[in-house]
Amino acid sequence: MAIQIYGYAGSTCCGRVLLTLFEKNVDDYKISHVDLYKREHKSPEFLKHQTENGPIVQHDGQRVSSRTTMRNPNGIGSTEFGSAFSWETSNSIEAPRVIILLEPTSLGPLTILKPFGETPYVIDGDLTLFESRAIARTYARKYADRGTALYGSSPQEEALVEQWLEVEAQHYDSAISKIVYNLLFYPKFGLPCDHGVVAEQMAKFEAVLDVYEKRLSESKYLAGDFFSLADLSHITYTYYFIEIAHRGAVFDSRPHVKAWIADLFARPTTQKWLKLGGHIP
Ligand SMILES: N[C@@H](CCC(=O)N[C@@H](CS)C(=O)NCC(=O)O)C(=O)O
Repeated sequence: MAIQIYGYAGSTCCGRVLLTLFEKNVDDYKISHVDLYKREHKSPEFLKHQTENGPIVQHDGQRVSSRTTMRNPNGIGSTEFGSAFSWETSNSIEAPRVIILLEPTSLGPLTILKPFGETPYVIDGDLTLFESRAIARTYARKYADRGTALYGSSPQEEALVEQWLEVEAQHYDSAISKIVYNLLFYPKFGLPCDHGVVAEQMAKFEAVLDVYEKRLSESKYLAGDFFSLADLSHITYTYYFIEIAHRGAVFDSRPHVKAWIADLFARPTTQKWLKLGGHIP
């Protein structure tokens, strides 16, 4: 059965999933386009598919959410919720990933952390999965014996791939995604770019790049002298940052990072993604 991918092929997170499948020579997939600019990913229909494994919350008579993790703003901890709450999703871009429960509970007002109506998610047989890095890891492991060895060839290499995947998610993405959102996506949603945030995150990003420059002067790729899932995970946001937001000058004083990026962009799989996403004709 084909892997069903819900998202926009050219987006940064959907791209991460597609690049993984391409590296693994998996072509049994279908993409169901979700139009982010029409906010289709905030529709009850979309949310329903992200949340099918647990107690159900009704909203206007529709099943819209189920088992998830909630955080009490007062820091009491996580819990699960039952079926009795009324709630609303926030379509506000300032808080696009937060859903507030309206009913008072024993824990007070609660914030649901996930799922938040983001793309992509996949349906693969009985499995429904969101979070692009989790999806990428899943297929890198499931298809370990074909295509590119995205976790290297030893437990030590796999450990380093995991480490650099975390660096990407916790440090690199943390800065670059805020810059790209402000410069590119918010204006497309009709919202202002916060130049203060851009400046603040650029400073953080440069500090991250200094770490990368040192690392990449020691090995060709992040986890060693082999291309891995950790490198792959950087490609899509970096493409938007350089080629669409035109912020590539920041790499000029970091030759090892610059060469690494050129290598990543030249991969046939990156070129395939750019064609599929409509970035290049
Ligand atoms: N951590 C999530 C982030 C998902 C995410 O931010 N997806 C973007 C597309 S790349 C999205 O749906 N943005 C629309 C929004 O947040 O409203 C993942 O890696 O899957």
